[in-house]
Amino acid sequence: MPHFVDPSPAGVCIFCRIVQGEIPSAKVYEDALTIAFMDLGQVNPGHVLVATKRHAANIFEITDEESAAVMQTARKVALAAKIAFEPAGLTLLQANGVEGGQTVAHFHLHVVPRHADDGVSFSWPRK
Ligand code: D5M
Repeated sequence: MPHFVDPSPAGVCIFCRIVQGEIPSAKVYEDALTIAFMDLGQVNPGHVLVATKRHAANIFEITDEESAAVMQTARKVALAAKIAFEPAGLTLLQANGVEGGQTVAHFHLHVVPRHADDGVSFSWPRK
């Protein structure tokens, strides 16, 4: 599967560096398996990324335990966003591989608060 060869393995991966505290992030949550931090390119206020702490490039490389942990963290983030941003809706988005719209090859899930007529549109790969 050449499309799913990891282009930035652990050590040169930007999200690994965030996990290690080597570069700054606006961290909102972490536990043993996951970390959640604000996306640099907020498509809407409260746009958070939930990532595995361990380097895994995509959905094919995470364990069942990590998969469950990421969704549990996403739900915590969603509940907090519901209070903080009073969204009318919420979009979860997860991309795998360049052709799947993934730009950072470390497994992560987008949590995006949504509002009526907020102008946010998603295309894969994102433009
Ligand atoms: O999403 C990758 C996302 O990662 C994209 O929305 C920008 C975000 N990003 C990139 N670098 C950083 C740092 N340093 N902090 C926070 N957010 C970042 P994808 O689904 O792979 O396109």
